[in-house]
Amino acid sequence: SFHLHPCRRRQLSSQSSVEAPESLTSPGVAEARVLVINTGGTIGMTLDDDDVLAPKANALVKSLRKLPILHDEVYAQQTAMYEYYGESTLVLPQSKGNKRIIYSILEYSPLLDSSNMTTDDWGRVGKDIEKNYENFDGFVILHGTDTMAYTASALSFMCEHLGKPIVLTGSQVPIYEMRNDGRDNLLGALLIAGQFVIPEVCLYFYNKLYRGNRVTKTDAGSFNAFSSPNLAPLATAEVDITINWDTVWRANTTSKFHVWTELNRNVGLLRLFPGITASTVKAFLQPPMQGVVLETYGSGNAPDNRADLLEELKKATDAGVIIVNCTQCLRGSVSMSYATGKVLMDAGLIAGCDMTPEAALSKLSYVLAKQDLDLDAKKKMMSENLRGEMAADLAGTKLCLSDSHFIQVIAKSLSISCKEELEAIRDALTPPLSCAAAKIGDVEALKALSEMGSNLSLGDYDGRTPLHVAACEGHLHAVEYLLGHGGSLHVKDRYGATPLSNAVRFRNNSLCVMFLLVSVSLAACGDLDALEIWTLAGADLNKPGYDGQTALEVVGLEQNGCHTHFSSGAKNEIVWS
Ligand code: ASN
Repeated sequence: SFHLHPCRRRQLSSQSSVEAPESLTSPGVAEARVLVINTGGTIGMTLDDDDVLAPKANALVKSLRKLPILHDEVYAQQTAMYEYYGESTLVLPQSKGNKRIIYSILEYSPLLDSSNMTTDDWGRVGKDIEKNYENFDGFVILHGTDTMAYTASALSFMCEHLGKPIVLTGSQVPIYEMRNDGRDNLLGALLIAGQFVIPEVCLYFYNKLYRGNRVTKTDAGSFNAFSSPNLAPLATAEVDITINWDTVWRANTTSKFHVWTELNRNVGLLRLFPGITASTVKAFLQPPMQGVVLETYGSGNAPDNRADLLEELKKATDAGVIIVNCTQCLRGSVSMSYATGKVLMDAGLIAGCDMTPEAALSKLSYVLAKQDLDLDAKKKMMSENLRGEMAADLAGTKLCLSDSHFIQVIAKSLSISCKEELEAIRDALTPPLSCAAAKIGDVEALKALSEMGSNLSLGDYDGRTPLHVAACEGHLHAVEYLLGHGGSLHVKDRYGATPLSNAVRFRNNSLCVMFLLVSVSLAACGDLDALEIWTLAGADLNKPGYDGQTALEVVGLEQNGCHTHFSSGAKNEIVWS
């Protein structure tokens, strides 16, 4: 059943949305939960009998427990944490704003050097995230650095309709050594995954958070191992953790999170070099090859005086092989500015814009596995920006800040002219304006703010977003609009309340609650899904609510056996694979 230990009842009060969170009356502690999936990598390696580094099983949890910056044993004991979350769970010391990040470690066996990772391992990680998605606020994947950029790229495509952060990290030196980068990387990744709703697959390394499908490993001998040449970091962890919200990918869908684990393995990377023979290219493009990333020179160029080579490429694209043109340069994009670039387009190649080869390859794997799509639809998908992996259409005419008459009038009266100050005003004004619009359900005002370039997922001083407000007030259309424009159901305000828990608690408009439920695609839910929704809303399913009924009774499921069926999930236990 769903009893909380008396100690934890207080700590978790902010999650039981059917009652006023205790933290509203007395300052409580807001807890966030992060699932750490340990796949291996240097971070958990030790020297083996041959004096070379290899992963060491069952050692990480024990050693983290002895590190005060990564675990607070007193808090764990006081709150009977192990009883509820199990022995593989740890808790960070209290962070700013009375927050606690509780993290559970799921260790794979065997642990892998990332050179041994395959597409099956990506699928396993994806499935474990999907299984545990509702029970955690964020996910950290411990991974070797060698192929981390490939895994991050692949997961970014596999995770469809992602609404929570997934942060890959690892280290260059094992966490067991005196000087190492593993502790800082793990701590930073946990703080980000537990405190911010960045709905992306990211990679955190050496004080920077990157979009996962934009990185490449560029240094084997430095703590600063990764670069994101074509996209600025999503966040930097200096004195403060600063999130670059304008860059963060915003959810534009309300569909249910799903992990697509089927991947096509008949893909490859081919790097052009002066003098490459047509027979090499021909051999590479033979069946069963279905998708190739051709790494070309500069801005997407290849010899235009090599008919033999171009003919092999053309034969392959005519036969249905998708070939994506990516540059060998670390930075920049492919373009059609040279005759030597145009010949490749004529041979049927698709422009890979500024995608990294890692991103292009895993995107091919993902797209080619969509069996219900025909070849043209797959090609179209390859040339579209699916997860922020390539620069958006530059011809796009998104209204920018300087186009906003409203902000300009304000700026003028304050004698402000430079872009940074304008942006600062916009960011300061966005939460009060959008929350005010949400309060009266003014969708037109929300649209106008969004067109000004305002980020509608920003919260006010209390961390309350326009979606929290619209959900409380029961404004269905505003809720609907905000959910499609960056609003997140999972973001917590200062007191731990989410828009979903608000909608349930202030059920003055049941339609609004209904919409929220539908919006997470549980419209056609079976009984189990209905229960999941209630736990998602933070309900303690055994606790009587405002009307004296327990949550189980409210959803009318107590009679039909779901009670016992669902109990293991709702007890906040991790569903191990
Ligand atoms: N060989 C290691 C790996 O990728 C490298 C590392 O993690 N620093 O697993």
